[in-house]
Amino acid sequence: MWTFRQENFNADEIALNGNRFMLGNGYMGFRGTLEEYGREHYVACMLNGVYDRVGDQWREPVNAPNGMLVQVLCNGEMLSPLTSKVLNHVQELDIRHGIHHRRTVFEKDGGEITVKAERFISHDRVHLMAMKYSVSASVPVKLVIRSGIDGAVWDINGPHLQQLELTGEDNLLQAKAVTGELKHEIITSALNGFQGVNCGTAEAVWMEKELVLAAGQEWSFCKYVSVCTSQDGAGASAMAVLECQQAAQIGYDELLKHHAAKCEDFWRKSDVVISGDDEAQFALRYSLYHLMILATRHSSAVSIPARGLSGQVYKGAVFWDTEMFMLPFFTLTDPAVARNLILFRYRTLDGARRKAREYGFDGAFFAWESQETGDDACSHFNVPDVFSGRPMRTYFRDKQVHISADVAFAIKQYLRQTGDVAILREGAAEVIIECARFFYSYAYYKPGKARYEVLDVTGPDEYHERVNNNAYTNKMVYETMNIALEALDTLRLKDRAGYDELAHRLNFEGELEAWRMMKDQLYVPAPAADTLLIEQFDRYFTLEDISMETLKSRKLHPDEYLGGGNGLAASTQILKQADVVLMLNLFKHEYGSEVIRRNWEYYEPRTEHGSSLSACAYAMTAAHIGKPDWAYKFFMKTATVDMTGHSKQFIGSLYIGGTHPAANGGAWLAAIFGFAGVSIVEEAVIINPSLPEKWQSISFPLVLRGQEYFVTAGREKVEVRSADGNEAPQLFRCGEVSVNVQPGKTAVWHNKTAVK
Ligand code: IFM
Repeated sequence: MWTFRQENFNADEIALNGNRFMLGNGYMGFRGTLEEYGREHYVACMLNGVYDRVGDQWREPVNAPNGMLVQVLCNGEMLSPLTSKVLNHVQELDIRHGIHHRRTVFEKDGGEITVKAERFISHDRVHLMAMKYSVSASVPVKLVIRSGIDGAVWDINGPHLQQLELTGEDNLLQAKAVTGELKHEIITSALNGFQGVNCGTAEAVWMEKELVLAAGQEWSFCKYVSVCTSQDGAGASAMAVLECQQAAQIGYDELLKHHAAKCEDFWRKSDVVISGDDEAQFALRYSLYHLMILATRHSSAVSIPARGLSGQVYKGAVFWDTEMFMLPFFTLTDPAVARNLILFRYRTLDGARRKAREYGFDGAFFAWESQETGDDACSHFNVPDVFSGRPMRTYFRDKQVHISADVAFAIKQYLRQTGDVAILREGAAEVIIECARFFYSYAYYKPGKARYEVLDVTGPDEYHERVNNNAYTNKMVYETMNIALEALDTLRLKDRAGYDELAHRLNFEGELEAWRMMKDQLYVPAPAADTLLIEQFDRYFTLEDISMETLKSRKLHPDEYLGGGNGLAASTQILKQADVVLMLNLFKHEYGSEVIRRNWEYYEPRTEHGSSLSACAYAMTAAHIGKPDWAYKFFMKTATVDMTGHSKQFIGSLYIGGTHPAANGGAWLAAIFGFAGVSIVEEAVIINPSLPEKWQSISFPLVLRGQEYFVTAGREKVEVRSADGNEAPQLFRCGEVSVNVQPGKTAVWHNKTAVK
């Protein structure tokens, strides 16, 4: 099943459906709204990496003028499910090919008028969207069709589009605007496949055509829309026009064919087949669809914001979500995208350096909320209090130092899994060095304890701010120092000239010994000898130990913020999201299953899962310790979040709705690293399936160091096929049995014993 479908119209779900039915191609995203909608219905064509600020409000991404506007008027009344009588309404998303469909039957003057629209954002031509629109009637009717560009766009902290110029010449329309702060030119051009009269207002331009339809007659047209900005280079306006003209020449069906072929390519590289559980199958594919529409194939100047391209929530910013929850999917299915995501951190390194300086540290302190320059978009007062309306002082920006470690960790995983050493010279080594420098300047040496500590931080559990020795953070800092030393060794060995150039430019060689010493003496909270529990941070266990129910019963407002200085959770052991368990998941081979189990059982009941990043960590660790039944509900939670819309919509009075690409990535992680039990260690790929009751098997492709594999992990049987074109053998291990799988060959394990 490849279709997400909704029947019947529900006006309360306009915002949610905008997320559910998203289209996108990494360059832009278009919300799943209906063609006749306007700004008040959250129509948005969000541009990736184009930001603007109005006054002293938060900077946020810019929405382009809406080129998909089409309206049908009957007797002067615009047909819309919001105001007209609807006999039947279906909205559908073909997740395999990224195509949005809607079909609405309106009742009008005793007859039926049916509107159908199909649209896609091309994965073949990044600036292009196309639509096929048709209208038919069961009785003779006179209609007016309007098709144009709406310059009135949804903004949270706008308006961003200034100096709006609207033009129309024959069937080619254009809306051109300049953003207030950075003076980006934003252009939407639209070419209608019909002749009509050009009309407009100060905010919109459209073509109008009168239609007389006989009973049973259908009329249709195609529309080609192109969006370009001055960030794409000089002549954006001409570029947008040309794109529409070329698209019209090529024609809708042909464009669709090329777009669909790119989507097929995505699925060939990344589809996961679950046998025995249709619900999980669809949820996982739906999650992968959301990653497909966000993949930044076209550029390393942009990354993937925490709410994808579904809106300006969270300032359209890039968080650690990308590295820790999405990157592994791309690295192991489409490494070129992963490479772009890593290079984005290099391109924004100067912003991270500025942030480190701002706080008095060396190196690079990566932003909690990064926009295009790498400077931190997060404000000091990031959550408005629901009671007083006052913005509260939060320390997301100042204290989540783990982001620099997450970036370094992600690069290490990418290197290990791709073997792409060249990226070190292209910027990755510089990023890693600056992260190590940052932590060296951040850590404290405690002479009395003869160790380094990492003090005054906020870990993944944001409810406890400004804590000391957060286990996740300390472990990740340790890893960063290690990664830096290792990466420089690798560069020295494999690319001496590259190493020398970097050593000369960054002058780090005199610091290496100090980094090594810090690493060796860094305090990383360990499991207690008796309980095996790892304390989340110093004195966490002394906090009030209450149940989730008790915490909830203390709430005075459903959206009150639980963290920060006065939040209800701050003085208790209730945590927002996986923290120790996330750390255990990343380093599961260093900690035995018993340590993971004990910590899972301790922390899970105390975890609110108030972030969509939480569930997948619990799913992966549970599967790893042989508890797939515990894992399943967390897997389903992460995989269905954007279908159900069951996620927090507010923190304090701040709206945080939208799509959740980290959870989408988390669904893949839980399926592959959790249930299929894949882990990639230095010498081998381990496959240790731990399947939920209903699942017979899970099959998926993986690309590792440029070679393609296809894995099927079942209850009794595991099969690994190495593609014909592969060049070298690769060691796979299932149970205790390792097999060096040769190119073009298949290895099979029965009950963890190799038979071929
Ligand atoms: O990055 C996350 C964070 O961990 C929890 N709050 C939401 C952010 C964006 O998804």
